[in-house]
Amino acid sequence: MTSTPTASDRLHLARNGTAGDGYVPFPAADADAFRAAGYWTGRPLDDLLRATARQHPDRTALLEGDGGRSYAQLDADADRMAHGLIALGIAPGDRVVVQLPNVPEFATVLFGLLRAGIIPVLTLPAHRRAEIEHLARLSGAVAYLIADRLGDFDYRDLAATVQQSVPTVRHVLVLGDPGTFTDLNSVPRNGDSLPTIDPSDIALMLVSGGTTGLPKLIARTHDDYVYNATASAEVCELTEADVYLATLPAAHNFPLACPGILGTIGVGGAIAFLTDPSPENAFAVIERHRVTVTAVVPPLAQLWCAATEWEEADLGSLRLLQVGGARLAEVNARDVEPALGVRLQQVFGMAEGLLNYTRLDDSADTVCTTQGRPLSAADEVRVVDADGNDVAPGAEGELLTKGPYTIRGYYRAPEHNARAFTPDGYYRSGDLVRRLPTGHLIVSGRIKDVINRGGENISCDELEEHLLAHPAVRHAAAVGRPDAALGEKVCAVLVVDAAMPTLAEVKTFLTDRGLATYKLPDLLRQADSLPLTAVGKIDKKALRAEA
Ligand code: OOB
Repeated sequence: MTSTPTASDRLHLARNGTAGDGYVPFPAADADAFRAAGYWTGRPLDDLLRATARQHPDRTALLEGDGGRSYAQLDADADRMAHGLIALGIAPGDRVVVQLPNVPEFATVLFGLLRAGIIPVLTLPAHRRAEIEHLARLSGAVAYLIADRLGDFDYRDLAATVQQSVPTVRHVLVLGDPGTFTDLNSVPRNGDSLPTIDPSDIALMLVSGGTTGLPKLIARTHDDYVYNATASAEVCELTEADVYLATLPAAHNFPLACPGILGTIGVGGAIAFLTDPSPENAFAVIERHRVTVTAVVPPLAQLWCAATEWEEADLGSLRLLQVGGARLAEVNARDVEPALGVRLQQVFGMAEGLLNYTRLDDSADTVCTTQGRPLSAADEVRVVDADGNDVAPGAEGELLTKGPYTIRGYYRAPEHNARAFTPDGYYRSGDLVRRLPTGHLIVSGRIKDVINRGGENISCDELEEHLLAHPAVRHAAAVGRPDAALGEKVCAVLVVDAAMPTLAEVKTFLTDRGLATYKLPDLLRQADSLPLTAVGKIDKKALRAEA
C-alpha cells in the first residue's frame, strides 16, 4: 500500500537520498540483517562524542599546545557549531565541502556538521581547483569550509575561484582570517533545536583515491561508519588510556575512523593533531603528548625508521604503529619494531569500506608479510579471475567485497557503478590479492589504473586528460615508475605534434589547470607512438614494463 508522503517523509527521503538523489542504499534485506546481527546499532555518528562527554566530561579529548580540551568542552563547542551552521541557513541534508588541515578545530567542525545533519564532503588539504570544483559541483555543496592558509597556500584565493564557478556554493566559511568571507568563529552560536538524525541516512562523504577520471564521492551512513570506527577500535584494543596522533590528513578514512579520531573519541581517549609529519616535529609531539597510537603510509614509516638514527626523542609511549594505504615491503616492515620500539600493524583498507588489519596477537611473520584480514565476520570477500570466477585457494585474483560497512555504489555515478560493482552488490576493488588459509590477504598489485605515489592514489585517466589538453600533446599516458622512496613516481609518456615541452613547462601547465601538486609528473618521456592492445586501447601494461 502506498500513501502520499508527508512533508517530513519528503525531507527524510531527500536527506537519505532514496528518492533518486544518486545515493545507492543498502538493500532492505541486508540492512535488516546487519541490524539483527548487531553490526548496526542505530547510533548517530555524533553520539560517539555525546556518549563519552556524558560519561567522562572532564577527560581530555583534544591535546593542543600545552593544554587540552575536555570532552564536555568539545561537546559544547560542537553544539554551538551546529546551531551556528543552522542559523546561517544551512539545512539538514545540505552538503558542505570541508578542507581543513590537521588542527583540533577539525573535530569541532566535523561534529558540528554531523549534529546539524549537514553532510561534510571531506576533501584533503592537497586538493586544488580541479578536484574542489568537481566535488563541490557533484555534491551540490552549499558551502565551502576552509582554513585561511596552510604553508604558503591561501585557501581564500581558491575559494574565490570555486565560488565563481560553482554557483550553489553560497557560503565560504573560514577558520582564521576570513578576508572577504565569513569568519567561522563569528557565526551566531545559538539557534533552533538540533534535528533528529536517522542513523540510516548519509553521515558524511569521503573522496575516493580516484581510479578512473575525477574522484568519486563515497557516502557513508551513520550506522555503517559507527561500526567502522567502533569495531576498528576493538581490534586495536583502544581504551581511554590511549592518545591517538592524527598524522595523515584527518579527512582520510584511515586517520578518521580506522580507528583514528572517531574510534578514539568513542572510547574516551585523547587526540593530538599534526600538520607537519617530519620526524623532527612528529617525534617531539609524540614525546610531549605521550602518544600511544598513530597511522602512517609506508614512505613515512620508512622515513621515521631512518630518522631514529639522528633524532633523540623518547618514543617509549608508542604502542602501535599502523601502516597502510599502499603496500609495505617486507624489509621495511621488519625494520619497524627494532627501529621505533613499537608494535607494527598493517592495514589494507579503502574509503569504499572493507578494512583488513593484522591482529595484535598475530605472529611477527604474519604482521610483516601480510596486509591483514577482514575486520568483520560479516565482511564477504571473494578473490576472482578476469571472468569473475573464484580462483583456487591461495591463487592471485581481484578482491571483490561486500559487507556491513562497504558501499553499494558511489554517489551520483550510475555509469561508473555499473562497472565498479557486481550485479549482486560486490565492490570490485581492482586490487590483486592472494588469500591465505587464515584469511589474511597479501596485496600483490592492482588491475585498476592508478599510480600510488607515497600512498596517494593518482588516477592515470585524470592526469592523461589534463596532459592531452596541452596544445603540443597528441597522445599521453601516465604510468607509475617503481621508486624506492615513494613506491611509485609519476612518469608521463608523451607523443607530441610540436616541440616537446620540458618537465617544468608541463608542471606549470597542469598547476595552472588546478591539478593537485602530488599528481604532477616526476618524469617526462617522449615517444613516437604508444603501444596499443588488440582492441586499440593504450596498453598501459606494456608501458609500465618499459617504465
Ligand atoms: C586507504 O584508502 P584509499 O581509499 O585511499 O585507497 C584504497 C586503495 C586500495 O584499494 C589499495 O589499492 C591501496 O589503496 N591500499 C593498499 C593498502 N592499503 C590501501 N595497498 C597495499 N597494501 C595496503 N596496506 O588507502 C585506506 C583506508 C583505510 C585504512 C587504510 C588505508
